[in-house]
Amino acid sequence: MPLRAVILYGTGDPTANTTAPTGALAGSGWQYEGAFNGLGGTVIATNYFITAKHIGGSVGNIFVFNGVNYTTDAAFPDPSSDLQIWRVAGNFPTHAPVFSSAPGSEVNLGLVVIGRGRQRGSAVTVGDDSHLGGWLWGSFDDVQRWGTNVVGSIFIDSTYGDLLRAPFNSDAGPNEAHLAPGDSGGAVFVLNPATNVWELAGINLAADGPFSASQTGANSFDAAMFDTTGLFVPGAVGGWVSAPNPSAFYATEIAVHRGFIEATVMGLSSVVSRKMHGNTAFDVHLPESGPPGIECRSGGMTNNYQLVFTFANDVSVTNAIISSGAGSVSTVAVQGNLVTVNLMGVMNAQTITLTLKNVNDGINISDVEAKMSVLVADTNADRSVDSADITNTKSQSGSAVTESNFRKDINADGFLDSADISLVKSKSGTGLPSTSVTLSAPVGSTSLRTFPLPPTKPRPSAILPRKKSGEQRR
Ligand SMILES: [Ca+2]
Ligand SMILES: [Ca+2]
Ligand SMILES: [Ca+2]
Repeated sequence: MPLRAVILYGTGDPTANTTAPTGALAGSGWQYEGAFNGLGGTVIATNYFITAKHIGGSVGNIFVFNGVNYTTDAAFPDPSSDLQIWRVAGNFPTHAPVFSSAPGSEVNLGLVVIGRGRQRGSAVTVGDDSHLGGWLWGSFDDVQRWGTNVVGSIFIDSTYGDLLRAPFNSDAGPNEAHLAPGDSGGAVFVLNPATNVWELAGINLAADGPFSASQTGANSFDAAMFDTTGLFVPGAVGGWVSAPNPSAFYATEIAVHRGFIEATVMGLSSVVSRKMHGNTAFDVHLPESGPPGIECRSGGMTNNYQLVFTFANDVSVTNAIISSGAGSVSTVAVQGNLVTVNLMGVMNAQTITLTLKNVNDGINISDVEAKMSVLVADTNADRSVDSADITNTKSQSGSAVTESNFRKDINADGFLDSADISLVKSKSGTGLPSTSVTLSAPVGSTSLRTFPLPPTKPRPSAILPRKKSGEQRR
């Protein structure tokens, strides 16, 4: 009998939930899921799918979708998360909508999770009365299975960034799901109340654990635990700490990486904030992954800026909007593979998101966003204007404006002089708002168990050798 993936609270039956969910869960993402080297991947555009970076893979590997083989021809790892996007030769007949509301709004939404990992293994008992607390990770699997859960919180991990955390509860019904190795790369879909559409919200990454009944970590084991009474897990800073109860799985949050996803799918080469310094243009690069780029040059009396998008292919765009932050779009010009957007009223000491609507390159259609933080006179891009910026600006006074010092020409007039020094002094003490967010993170003191996976296709129905304690811990 084939073994099935995703560990369910209600049953160890290997045939459960191995076909598309129905009823209230119909159309909840199963139809967008394929297999990549025996693991999960989700179609997100005409010729792109997304999965987890830590599962590896090589260009030329096959992605199987609806029984059709697609050969990968390019990989796009996200430098700031565990996401990886692959391009394929050929066109998919359908693709998943990406979560379209703000990061953090997934919390408390019901989810459907899809994986290809291990089945439910032997029972684990806990507590003085040896009651059932969960199940060991069972045998490896290569068959797709779904389960449900709820996004309990956003967990911010120092390595993997913002993650959806889904606790494995004993009172949440028979389809309540936990994950195990082999489920990595599979999808989390949520029903977004803003659109009433099931949207891709996460990519499976990790689980709590391993567990030990001893604070020394002796005889540790991996398991899906809905009750961790008396168990310990590795702490984030070493040692063993009381396990979060219940344990949970983690998926990389899609919403915070929309920019990277859209830029990749649409072949965006770069976005810059461009200003003329006299007769010469200089560009502040606005990266699509990681913290937004910081524009430090003054926008003048009406706070004008110009963003230039460069795509690999010629595109069309319906319009551009400021989707967050203070500012407005004055003009949009599309010329071949270049989209130039002029902005006005872009206030200082804030971050804006500019969204190009319905970018179309003839193959894929998607919105594309760019984020720009504006902090006039932050010449060293450290999010505050202080004596370091004043010293910087003074040190270049009288020099010609070049690629290496243009940030000190704060008024962008083509000269580095006393006017820039006066400007930086007048802005001293300003800064960008803190990016640190305080959210409920019940396991903030523990480390994550990233699913250990071979980069090549796992042998179905085989048990991976147990890793030595600590080998997979950070
Ligand atoms: Ca739950
Ligand atoms: Ca600074
Ligand atoms: Ca100047």
